[in-house]
Amino acid sequence: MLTASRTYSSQQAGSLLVPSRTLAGSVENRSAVAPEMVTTLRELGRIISHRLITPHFQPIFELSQAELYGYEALSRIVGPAVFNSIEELFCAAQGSGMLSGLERLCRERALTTAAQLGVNELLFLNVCPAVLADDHRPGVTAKLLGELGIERSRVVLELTERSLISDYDLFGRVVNHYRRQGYTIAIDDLGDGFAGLKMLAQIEPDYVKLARFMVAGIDKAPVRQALVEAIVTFCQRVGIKVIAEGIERQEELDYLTAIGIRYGQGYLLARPAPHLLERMPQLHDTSVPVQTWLQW
Ligand SMILES: [Ca+2]
Repeated sequence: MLTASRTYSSQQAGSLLVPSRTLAGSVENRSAVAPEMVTTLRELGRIISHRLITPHFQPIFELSQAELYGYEALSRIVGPAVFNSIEELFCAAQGSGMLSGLERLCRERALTTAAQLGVNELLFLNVCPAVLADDHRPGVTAKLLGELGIERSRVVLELTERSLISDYDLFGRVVNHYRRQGYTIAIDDLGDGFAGLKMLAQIEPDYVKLARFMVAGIDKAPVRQALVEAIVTFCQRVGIKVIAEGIERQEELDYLTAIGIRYGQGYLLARPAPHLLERMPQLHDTSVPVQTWLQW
């Protein structure tokens, strides 16, 4: 999406992140590669090349009216794999230089399936800032959206901090580039990242998503209540919509709506599914087993 003529290059995109030692680099020294690392890389390559990723969709609701607002696309690995979770898969991809390929695969699967299912609401996609800035394949997502008939204005890019961002000025320009193209921007997992407040101030997103960590048990956590209420006040003042993630108990929902949070998602409302769930269930206080649903 970022053309060569623009001010940011793939090399600059790489400079967004604090460099880390990669598995790919380690492979150059064969004698230093542990057998389990070879297995990990082989399995990672197999999943990407065979496209063994399937999307699930978790509804996001407007809470006061219990109305469907949008869907977040989440990814699952198809079939058995050495990775215990999709997050393990992404960690391996990030360390081996295959993150862009994996993330593009997840995005493509999510968009294609959303079009097949007839999603007409907002579609929230998880995007790593480094991949967002990567211009190796300019316009891939825009081209796919055009082919699928999905308007960019219906796509919300959820920026997840999986790596420490080192150049916020460059990051801000990259985000604004996508915003000018018509995409909407969300800060994901606020309260759970390296520098969520800095990102919030730098890019002035359309949405913030409160991390599950901030929401879990908030009805009984006075310190987090004070923090979340301050975030909500700030967001209301500057026109940012707040979405609470990971709502699992009626008491959490009651508290969040009482302080003015209008949007939410979580097991209490609807679990991720390969099909489209459109209605909030009749709510009741229930203990929902916690599973590791990840933000990719
Ligand atoms: Ca997310």
